[in-house]
Amino acid sequence: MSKNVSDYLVEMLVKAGVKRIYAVTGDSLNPVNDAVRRDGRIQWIHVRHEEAGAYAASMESELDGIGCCMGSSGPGHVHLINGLYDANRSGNPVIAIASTIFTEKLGLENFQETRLESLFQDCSKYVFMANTPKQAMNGLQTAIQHAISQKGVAVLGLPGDVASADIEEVHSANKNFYTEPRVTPSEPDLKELVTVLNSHKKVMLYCGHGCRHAVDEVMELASKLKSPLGYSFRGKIFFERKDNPYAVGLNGLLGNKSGFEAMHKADVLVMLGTDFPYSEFLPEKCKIIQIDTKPEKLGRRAKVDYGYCGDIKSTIQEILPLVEAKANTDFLDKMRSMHQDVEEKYDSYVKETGNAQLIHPEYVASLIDEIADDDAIFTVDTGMSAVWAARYLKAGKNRYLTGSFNHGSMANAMPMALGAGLSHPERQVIAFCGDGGISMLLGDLMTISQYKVPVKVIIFNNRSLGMVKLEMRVQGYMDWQTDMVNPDFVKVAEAMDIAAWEAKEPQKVKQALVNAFNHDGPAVVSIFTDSYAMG
Ligand SMILES: Cc1ncc(C[n+]2csc(CCOP(=O)(O)OP(=O)(O)O)c2C)c(N)n1
Ligand SMILES: [Mg+2]
Repeated sequence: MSKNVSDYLVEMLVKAGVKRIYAVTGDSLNPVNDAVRRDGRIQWIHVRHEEAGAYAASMESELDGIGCCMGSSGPGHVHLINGLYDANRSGNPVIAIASTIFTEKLGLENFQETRLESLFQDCSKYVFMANTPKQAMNGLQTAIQHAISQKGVAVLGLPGDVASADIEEVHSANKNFYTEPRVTPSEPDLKELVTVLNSHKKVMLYCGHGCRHAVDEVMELASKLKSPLGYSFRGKIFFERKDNPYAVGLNGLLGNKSGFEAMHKADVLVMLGTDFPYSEFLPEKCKIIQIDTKPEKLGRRAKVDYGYCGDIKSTIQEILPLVEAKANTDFLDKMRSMHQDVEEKYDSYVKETGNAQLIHPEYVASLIDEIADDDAIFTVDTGMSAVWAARYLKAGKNRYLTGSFNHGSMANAMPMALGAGLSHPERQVIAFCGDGGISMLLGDLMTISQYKVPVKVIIFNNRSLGMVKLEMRVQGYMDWQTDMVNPDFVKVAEAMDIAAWEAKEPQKVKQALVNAFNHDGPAVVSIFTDSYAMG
């Protein structure tokens, strides 16, 4: 039997490591759907909203290196956009197939027509509209190659007639290559870097997501330099543990005094694998070193003096033997003691558990931290729940935490948990959701139910757009249009065949969480929190 473009497409996706496709089928996407079904190696996850599919694919990619989502003609693929922005900004390789109307109909403002290359331009590293079968195959090969090497989204526009066209030979390699080069600065750069570190007394390390695979190396460097170690929100889950003798916390919008001060009191700040966007929190007086695999990022956020291209693991491995061990711990001790004060302040919020319907969200977050698994995966919504996660979730042996940290979209936590739960059924997955956030993509709670994904969806039910409520007050506005009348989330979940618990009083929170965590399947917990909690 002859093969069509969709058959080859499935073949290439399988070879690239795609395990699942998140999509809503229809019209021009049906040939792909049919090929996936006949092939049988990829699971088709029928989401209710394509945006949720893009988030889930992005999460899968963040954990395992590749994700895939698809949308049908016009509105089907337009719905992918917000999730794709998020994936692209997070550096997650996601292949998005945007199927579209027949080639002969294009250019005439036909039903469901979009101009794909313009549409996806700003949320991808690569976008290509395939007008012939060979273009589709060659285009897919290079799309995947772009996504995995440039770390972002690649979109292939696929007209329905092209998707179902027979094809015999393909010119491209018909497979993809995961190159994992070891990147280090040049010899003179390494020499300079070591000289700067050796010739200053107070060095502070500031670690981002780029340190994910270099935790041991970073810790060794901190121990040699006796440096306080701070981190961005994306970096914290690798370093913020009670027994880390160098940790001084976060800096930035969700940060704290010790994270900020350590940076400002240092002689040298070393930014490791971070594109930390809050320039106003970065120091101006000390010397700044920045190391990143993407040299185009060097110097755009801070007054960097020394910028180097390198992956954090290899670069630190290169310099460790040459870095002189410092003996003086005064700076570290001072910053650690300040950090201790911050932690005590945070703990004091937890001891106050709140009142009926005004439960302190700090208490909820710290309870979750206490009872969650050591290798739990946390996803957090944009809103106040991100603040509670930033303050109270700590690293475990192998915990992971993510959210919409660069794009800053609401409603990301639940669909990200869907992707994490499907790709890592062996790990506990916990979503921190705002009530506004969960309402936005509520339909996809049903996807969690349909596929029985055992994720724990915690709703910080403060009956408001809490973060905006505070923001408006701080900005001197009346807080208006920020309150919400919510459905009974327990009933909603139960109607979806998901086990659910609620806590309206502080005393009920722990049991509700324990019940949900012990439940063998998806679970929702609605907790009536105080919308005026400020952290
Ligand atoms: C898609 C989207 N729309 C609007 C915003 C602006 N925004 C940021 S946080 C927020 C409120 C979130 O409310 P909720 O999910 O209930 O979380 P809470 O802050 O109450 O914990 C809004 C409207 C956004 N970031 N993303
Ligand atoms: Mg809310």
